[in-house]
Amino acid sequence: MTKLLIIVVLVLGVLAIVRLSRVYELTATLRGKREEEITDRDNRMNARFMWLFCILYFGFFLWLLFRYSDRMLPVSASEHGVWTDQLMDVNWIIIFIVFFITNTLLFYFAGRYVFDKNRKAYYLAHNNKLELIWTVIPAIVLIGIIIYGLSIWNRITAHSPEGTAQVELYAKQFDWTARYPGKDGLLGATDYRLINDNNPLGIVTKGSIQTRLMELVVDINATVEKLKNEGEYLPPTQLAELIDHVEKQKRMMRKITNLKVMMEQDIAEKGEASSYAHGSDDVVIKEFHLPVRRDIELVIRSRDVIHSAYIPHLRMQMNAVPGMPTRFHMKPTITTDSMRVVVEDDKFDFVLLCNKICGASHFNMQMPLVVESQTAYETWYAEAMKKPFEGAPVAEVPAAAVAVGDTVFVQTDTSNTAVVVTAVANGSTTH
Ligand SMILES: [Cu+2]
Repeated sequence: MTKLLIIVVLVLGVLAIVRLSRVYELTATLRGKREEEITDRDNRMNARFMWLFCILYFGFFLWLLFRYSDRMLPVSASEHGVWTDQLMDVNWIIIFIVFFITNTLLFYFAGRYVFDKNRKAYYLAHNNKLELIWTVIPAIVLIGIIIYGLSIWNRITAHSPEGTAQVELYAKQFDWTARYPGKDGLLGATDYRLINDNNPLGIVTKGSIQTRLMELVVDINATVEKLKNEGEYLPPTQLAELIDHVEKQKRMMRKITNLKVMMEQDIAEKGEASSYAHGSDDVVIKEFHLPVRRDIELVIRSRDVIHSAYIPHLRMQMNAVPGMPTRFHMKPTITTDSMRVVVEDDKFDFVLLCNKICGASHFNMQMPLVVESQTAYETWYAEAMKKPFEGAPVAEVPAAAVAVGDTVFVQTDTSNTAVVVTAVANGSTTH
C-alpha cells in the first residue's frame, strides 16, 4: 500500500513539473521572450545546480558507503581469501581515487566556466604531451593491476602439494553430496553408468558393477517376460518401445561389462596404485566438515548441468562441470566457533552454495560447512567412517545376452578406451 502511494506521488510530481514548465513557457511568450532564448540568469542558475549536484552526488555516495558497509562479507576464513581481499581493496582504492578526481573535474568545469558572452573559448586542436599523459598513466596503472591480479591468481590456482587430502563435492539438481576417502586416503574411480539409489556418485567397485549388472538383467528379463506374455496384445508403438528398451539395456550391460574388464586389467597391472582399488571404503555423506589450518583439495563434479561450488566466507568458487572434475586447493583458517564470535552470531554457519542458476530449486542448493579443530574433525571422520560406501553385496549375475566381438567405447574419469568383449558367460568376462 505504501509502495502504491509512493508511485502515485511520483507520477503526480512528474505531471506537476510538466504543467509548471508549460506555465513558464506561456509567461515567457507573454513577456515577449522567445522560448529558446537563454539568458545569463539561466546560465548562472545551471552553474549553481552543477555545484549543488556535485555536493549531493558525493554526499549520497559516501552515505551509501558507510550506511551499508556492514553488508560486506566478514573477514576471510581461508588463507587465499586474505590475498583475494587485498587485491579487491587495492582495486577499490584505485577506483575511488579516479572516481573522485574525474567527477570533481567534470562538475568543476561545468560550474566554473559558465557561459560568458565577453569571453572567447580557448581553441585547442591537439597536444601531444597531454595525449601521452592520459594514455601512459592509465596504462601503467592497468599493467600494475593485471600483474598483481595474475600473481594472486597463479598462487590460488597452483597445483596442490603432493599428498594433499582430497574431499569431493558432487553437485546435482538440486543438492550437494560430499565424498571422503577411506583409510587408504584416496578417492576411488567413478563412472556415471553405475549410478543408482545405493551409489549416487557412481563409485566403481566390484560390488557396484555386479549390482548394476544384476539390476539390468532383472529389468531385461522382466521386459522380455512381458513381451512374451502380452506381446501379441500390445499396440505397435508400445511394443516397439519395449523392444527398444531391451536393446538399450543390453547396450548398457555391454558397456558396464567392458568397464569391469578395464577395472580388472588396471588392478592387475597397477595393483594398489590403480584408482579402481580405492572406492570401496569411500564415505559418501550429506555433511561437509573440514579441519582448520590443513591443506585441502576439493574435487568438484557435476551429474547433470553446470553448477558452481561457492563458499563465500572462504572466498572459494569453482564451477562444477559435467564430465570434467575441477579442483580447488585451499586452507581454512578460522573455525565455525571462532567465526561465530567474529560475526557476533551464535547460529552462524559457513555455507556451500550453488552459484550458477541451474534450475527451479537452484536457490535452495546449499549445504552447511563445519570448520573445526583437527581433533574434532577426526572424531567426526571416525564416526562417518563407520558407514563407508560398500558398493553392494557381490552376487552372481544371471545369464543375459551380451554380444561377443562388440567394440564399446568405455569412458571413466581416468581414461577413454575402446575395449573388445571377447567372451561373455554368466556376466563375467574372460580375456
Ligand atoms: Cu546448481
